[in-house]
Amino acid sequence: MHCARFVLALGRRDLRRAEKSWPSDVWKRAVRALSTSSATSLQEAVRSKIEPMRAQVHEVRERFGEEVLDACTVNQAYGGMRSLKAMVYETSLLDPQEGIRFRGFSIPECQRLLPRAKPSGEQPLPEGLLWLLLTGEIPTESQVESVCQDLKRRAAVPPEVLRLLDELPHERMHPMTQFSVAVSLLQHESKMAEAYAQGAPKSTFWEYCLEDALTLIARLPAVAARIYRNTFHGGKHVPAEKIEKVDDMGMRLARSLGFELNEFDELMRLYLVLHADHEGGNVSAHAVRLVGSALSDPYLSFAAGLNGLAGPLHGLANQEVLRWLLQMKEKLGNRPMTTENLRELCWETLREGHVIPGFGHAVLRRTDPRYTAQREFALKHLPHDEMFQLVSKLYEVVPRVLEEQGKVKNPWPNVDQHSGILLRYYGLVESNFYTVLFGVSRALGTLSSLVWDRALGLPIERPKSVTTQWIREHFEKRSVSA
Ligand code: CMX
Repeated sequence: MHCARFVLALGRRDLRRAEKSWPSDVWKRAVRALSTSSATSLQEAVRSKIEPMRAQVHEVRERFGEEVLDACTVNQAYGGMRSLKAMVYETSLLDPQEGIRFRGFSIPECQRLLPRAKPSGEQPLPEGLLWLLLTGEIPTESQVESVCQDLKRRAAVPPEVLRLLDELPHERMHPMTQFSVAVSLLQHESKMAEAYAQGAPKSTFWEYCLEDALTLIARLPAVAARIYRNTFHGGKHVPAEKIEKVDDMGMRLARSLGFELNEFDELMRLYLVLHADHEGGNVSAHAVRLVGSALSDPYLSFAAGLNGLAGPLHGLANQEVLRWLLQMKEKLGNRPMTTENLRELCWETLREGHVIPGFGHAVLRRTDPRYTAQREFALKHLPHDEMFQLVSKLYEVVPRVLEEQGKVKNPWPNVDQHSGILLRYYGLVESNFYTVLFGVSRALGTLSSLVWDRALGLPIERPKSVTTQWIREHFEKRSVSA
């Protein structure tokens, strides 16, 4: 039965290929993840997982609740708590060498296993990833179709919110600020806030949280497009009739922005999948978790996440990379793109006291597989693009420069190094807007995780802080008594 469903999900030809080329553990994990997929709606599927997961957490806490998961050094307390294991986050896990796994599945595995758009889509549908993130199951095509239809039904943004967005000072206000404002403006429809005000029991919060998460995710493409068209196209919007019939989120985003090419639809699907989640400790995910832990509803929590994503060391690197690449091209002028010329320009950036955007990572210690997935897309669709060639050449140059500089723990490129040149190739040249796309995608992971925070009844976050004086006295006292 399980294998039969797997055959259906993959198609017979893919299955034969997979059997030959996949390590058996991947095969087994995939079959396991399909094994309980009988629900016809996402809500039903999540509901069926709640009690077993609550029981699992209860058992783990009973057995290991007093074990030490990690110890925190003074340097970690000053150093952004780097690598400190002090959170539980179910939807994804980041391995320093392998990169991200969504519910146990790597990016190439997700590309192989998740359903694609019909008739000839090449990239996974973001709706399929949403199912995987929320339930841990690889959905069937009909399950993904049910999510597509559900999100489509919820996609229209209330006209009063659109009117308020139209009134913002677009020329002076960064698109990420507009985005954060937009999400806060949508908050007045929160089912979670309403249920809380009416005294709903804590055990049911997850249902309202899921309801809000789905509505918010569904509306983000239209919100992003409104910001884009207001800021860069004089408020000339794509007519609603052109969007209403579009079935999936990636294509809806592409078409609402004003792009009509199938290849760009595919890029948006890939983009939405790649940026969705990166375990729990990154700034945007942690901000969503933290604010949500005060039982702020998903709109308020996600707006907080967006404000964190807008920082240049996090999501804003998406825009900074393209600017840096364009500056580099300008500085090169007529000189060829040789290793020596690029090296010199990279050193110039470092000497000016700036980071090289799109390189390095707080957790990863190898090339980001999200970079690799985008590179594969570029190799297929834009191999001769000048900017792609620049990015490819920098892969040979920057890690060596950063290693020579001797500070970075990871000299390899991250996701942000690649995304800008793909968007630019298809005509989305306004780099200020790029982090908004990142934000649309990040909703899939962070809001899925938030639903689980409420389902598992996680309490308000409140780590203990200490002062420098406290640290000094604590350790001085300890060394005297030793
Ligand atoms: N260029 C120059 N210097 C860099 C660098 C880079 N790309 N990456 C790290 N460094 C420097 C750090 O600034 C730090 O210097 P100081 O000791 O003088 O403060 C030193 O190397 C050690 O840093 P690290 O431990 O290797 O990296 P962190 O965990 O502190 O920071 C990150 C991680 C991503 C913020 C950093 O690598 C960076 O600034 N990269 C460029 C910006 C970027 O691409 N951000 C996007 C990351 C992905 C995402 O979240 O979207």
